[in-house]
Amino acid sequence: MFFKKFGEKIKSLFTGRKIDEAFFDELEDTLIEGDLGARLTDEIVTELREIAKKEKITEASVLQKRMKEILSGYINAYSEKPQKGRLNVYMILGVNGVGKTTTIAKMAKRYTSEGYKVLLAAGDTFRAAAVDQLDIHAERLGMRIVKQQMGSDPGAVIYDAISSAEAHGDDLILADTAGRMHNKENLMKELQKMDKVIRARGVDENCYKKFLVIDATTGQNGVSQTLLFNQAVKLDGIILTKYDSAAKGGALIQIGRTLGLPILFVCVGEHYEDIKPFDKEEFLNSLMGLE
Ligand SMILES: Nc1nc2c(ncn2[C@@H]2O[C@H](COP(=O)(O)OP(=O)(O)OP(=O)(O)O)[C@@H](O)[C@H]2O)c(=O)[nH]1
Ligand SMILES: [Mg+2]
Repeated sequence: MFFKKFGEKIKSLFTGRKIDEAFFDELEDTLIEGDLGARLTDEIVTELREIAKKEKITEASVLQKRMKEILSGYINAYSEKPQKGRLNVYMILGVNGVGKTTTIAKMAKRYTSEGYKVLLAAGDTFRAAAVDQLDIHAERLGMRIVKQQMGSDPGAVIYDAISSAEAHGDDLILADTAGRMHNKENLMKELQKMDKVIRARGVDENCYKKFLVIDATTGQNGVSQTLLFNQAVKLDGIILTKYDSAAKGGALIQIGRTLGLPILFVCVGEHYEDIKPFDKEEFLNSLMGLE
């Protein structure tokens, strides 16, 4: 799986060896390779050095669990559910190609099976095929969708979607958004406009959430993407995609550490079923080679 290779590296690094300078150097290199970033790597290694010194630990294997404990403090699962009987709006954000539209379809199926009345909103009006793509999913899944022509105002799409959801008594709008526009500033402005419309329509603050989709194969870039989107519209959580094809993903730990954002789902393939709630224990065990 995703972290297997990295986990194996960590495991062999911590197995059957005494703690010395070379060990910490190697650990540092491994963490940087694993996308944990220089600053966080330094923080973790410094803490482990202190623990080893203070507790007179000499075996690296003892530190493996301690490192898991440190990382455990940095990330969390997003465990809130949409509130039934109220209108929830989940805006799904992310740069182009990360898997927003596919993930929306997966989420729609999942939430529907949990008894929610779901409505899709085709808020990516920038790319020619985007509306059609979501439309195809809606048809396959038998979901309702609110859409407009390509090039129309995504703020108007979400406005219509809210009216439609209210009229039908839907519980949850899953709003697709553009991943690319003429430039980054345009995209952020467009997203802020959608955000404003949703607030102006009086959707309860506790029922309105913004999730950023991060592609596990993009490594460190995931951190800068998160900072960028979080600055434009305050994020509530992260969805990780392509966990099936990525080799490493310490970026999630960095995102957790710097922004405290919890993780909602992990996606592991292109089928509707390839989505699961983030499981912190499983994730950390595989990251740390502790399975
Ligand atoms: N292997 C794998 N592929 C995925 C996963 N999620 C999405 N994909 C694929 O990634 C590609 C892009 O997915 P989209 O859902 O179109 O991504 P998007 O973010 O909506 O892209 P834009 O609309 O262009 O911004 C598609 O080929 C998907 O099938 C996943 O979890 N695993
Ligand atoms: Mg899309």
